[in-house]
Parts: sequence; structure tokens; C-alpha cells
Amino acid sequence: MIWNTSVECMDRESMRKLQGERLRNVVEHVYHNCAPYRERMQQAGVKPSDIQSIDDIVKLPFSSKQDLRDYYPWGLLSVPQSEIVKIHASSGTTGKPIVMAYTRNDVANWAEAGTRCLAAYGLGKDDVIQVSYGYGLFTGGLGAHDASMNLGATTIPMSAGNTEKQLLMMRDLGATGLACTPSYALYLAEALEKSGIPRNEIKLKVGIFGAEPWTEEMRKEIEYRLGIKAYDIYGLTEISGPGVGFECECQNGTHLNEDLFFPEIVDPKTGEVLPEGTEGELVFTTLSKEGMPMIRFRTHDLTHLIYEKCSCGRTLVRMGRILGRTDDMLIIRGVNVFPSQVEAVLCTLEEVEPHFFITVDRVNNTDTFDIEVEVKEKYYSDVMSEMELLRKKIAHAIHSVVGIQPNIKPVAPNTIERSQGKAKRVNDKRKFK
Ligand code: DLL
Repeated sequence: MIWNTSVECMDRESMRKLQGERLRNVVEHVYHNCAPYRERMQQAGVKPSDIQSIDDIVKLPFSSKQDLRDYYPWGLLSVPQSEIVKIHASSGTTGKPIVMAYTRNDVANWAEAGTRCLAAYGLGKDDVIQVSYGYGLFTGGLGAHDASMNLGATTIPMSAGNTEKQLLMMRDLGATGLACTPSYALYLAEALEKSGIPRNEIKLKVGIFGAEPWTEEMRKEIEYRLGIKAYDIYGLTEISGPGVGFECECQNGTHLNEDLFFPEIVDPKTGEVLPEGTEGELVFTTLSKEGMPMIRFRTHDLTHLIYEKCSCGRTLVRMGRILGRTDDMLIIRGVNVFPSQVEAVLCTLEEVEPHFFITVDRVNNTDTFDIEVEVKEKYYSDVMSEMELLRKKIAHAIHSVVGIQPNIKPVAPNTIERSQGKAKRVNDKRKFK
């Protein structure tokens, strides 16, 4: 079902007009209410009056995760803090998270975006949606939750983890929709097979999967094992959270809610806008956000855009699969991890050198996260119990910054290869393409 026909099926000319009007408003808003944006625009020699239509967007400077880090936590706030009703956060490149702030209208617009996704998957008010994305600072749980409530579906705020209870609720409450990362869906499928719960006692029909890259093969596997139809949902904290984009029944690309989030594809090196259909870095401008609007935010996600009308009737632009990233961010068990975060933590520990090597793999449908860490001569020991204590200490320190538990392998001094140039610190053995 199409939730908001007037926007989702709007003709291109009217959409560009709407985007232009909204861009003008958001540029006025940040120029007058957010000093860093104003200074950036002044440096680039652009005034709000230079922005008349959506075509003028190319005159505006880019923004990035680094800006959010530099102005952490409130520097890019564009309304008084009293207007903010909630915050979320995502991984920064080092120890500090990136904080995003939402006004009441921002929350409502985000829920509208998410509701369009759920409706496109065929869900409605008679459905029971189990939200098994993590609740908390991560946008997955509460984002999917608000969308599900806005749709009028019965919403189960499960959060991630506690597998036995997940299955119990899924069966007893008759969940028809499951929202979680694709890798967690596979894990739940496996747990369901082992649980002995007969498949006919589970009513699931639709999966709302995203927050990490996944393949067609993985889709088929989940669909087969859970007996459902699996749909992609895309989003990122800086732009709001889940619901920036969604697949329709045609599953031929991910529609972007472009009346709210304007997409561009740029050359990752030069920043030049690329012709339609060319692969490049996705850039978003939020067109209706009040709390912390993002202007030409560099996502680092690599994809392309498709403007052809979709057979579902929607005219909303589609993007192809995310083919990778232009930075070194890893997504492990749905959590964004930067190698620089690991390095920053190791630098605070007396016992170790900041020499490390990360290996990521997928074993039994779960991501593994191993880190070899070089121990200083003085602290390296053959005594197992001493090394075990150190192992736990490092794991705890990394967990508290990164948000997931690594498997630490302390190694002897000088065993990790030193690099002559750029250090290669990651081996990601998973295959997404
Ligand atoms: O992952 C928001 C989200 C939650 C999306 C739940 C979907 C479902 P972040 O933690 O800020 O936000 O991570 C954003 O995750 O730039 C992509 O690299 C990646 N990503 C998100 N959705 C998808 C997807 C949430 N469907 C980063 N396919 C993004 C591939 C995805 N990658």
C-alpha cells in the first residue's frame, strides 16, 4: 500500500519545486540559527538568497561526520535546546559518539518516513510488529517503533538479544512483522529451528531488515528459513535513522523519501555531482529537519540513483544497493565500528602498544570480531591467568567505546607486522557483493 500517494507518486516537476522551497527554508534556518553553517557559507561566498531552486544546492558546502565531531555535542544545533525532545547517537571515528538532536516535528517527520516503508511492505494496523533492533542511542529500535505506532500496528518493543524471549513473544503475540538486522534475522531463524517450536505456530510474514549491507543470497536464505518476504530499509543517524529509504514490492532498488531527504551522488574525490546512474558517494540534505539539519552530508556510502518511474507507481527516486563505503567504517553485528576507535582505546591502556589487527568474519550467521593486540614487553607473560585478566580488561575498554564485545587475542611484542606506508589493520572476510 502507498501510505502518502500525494508525495510518493508526485510528478518530477512538482517534486523539484517542493524540494526547492524546502531547501530555501532550511538554508535560511541554518544561516540564521547555526553559526558554523553561517561561517561555512560565508567562506564559500553563498548567501541564502543565492538558493532559489533545488538546482542551486551545488553552491552549498558539504558537511561531514567530522563536523559533528568538531562541534560535539550541541554545536550544530539550530534551535534552542528547549525545543529538542530526544537525542540519538552513532559511532564517531574515535572515542566520541556523534550526537543528533530532534524536535517534536523532526520525530513526526521521521515517523512519517518510516510509516511509508512499513506500508510499502504490505503492513498495516492489523499487523503485530516485533522491533528487534536495539533500543537506546541507536536509531534502529525507537525509529522502527515510532513508525510502527504511527502505522497503527501493534508494536512489540523487544530490542535486540534475549533470543528465547524473542521467539516466545513472536509466537505468543503472533508477530507478523520482524524488524532487525538481516544477520540477526538469520540468527533468529536458526534459533527457531533449534527451539522445536512448530513453524505453523509462527505468523511472521514480513522482514524489515537494514542497518548493514546484505546480499540477494542472504535475502533468499532468510526468506526460505523464516518463510517470509524480506525487505530492505535504509537510513543513517545523521539524516534521522531507519526510513530514509525502503524497497517496494518490486524490490528493484530502494526508494528514497526525497521530499524529506534530498539525495545527490558525487565523485568521492572531487565532490563533483555525477550524472544520473553513475556510481559514487551518496550525499543527503535534510529538507525538513529543524533540530540539527544536515546540509550536503557526505554519507560515505557508495551507490547510484535511478529516476525512472517504478512499476509500483511511486515516482520517488530509487538507489541501487550500497556497494561499499569510501571510508574504513565496518558494520559488525549492526554496530558501526571504526578502526580508529580501537586505536584510541588502546592508546589509553598502559599495558599494550597501539599495534593491532582486526579480523571480521561471519560464522554461523553471526559476525565475529577478533582483535590481535600487541602487549608491551614488561606486561607480556606466560602465565595464562595474567594474560586472561589483560584480555578481559582490553575487551571491556573497547566494548565500552565501540558498543560490541571483541574477542581479544593478546600477542607478544613485535609480532604484528609494521607497515611501511598506510597500516593495513583490518581483514574483513565477509562477502557482501
Ligand atoms: O543503521 C539506521 C538504521 C537502523 C537503518 C535500522 C536501517 C535499519 P547508523 O548506525 O548511523 O544508522 O548507520 C548508518 O549503516 O551509512 C550504511 O553504511 C549502513 N546501512 C544502513 N542501512 C543499510 C542498508 C542506521 N539497508 C550506516 N543496507 C549507513 C546497507 C546500510 N547498509
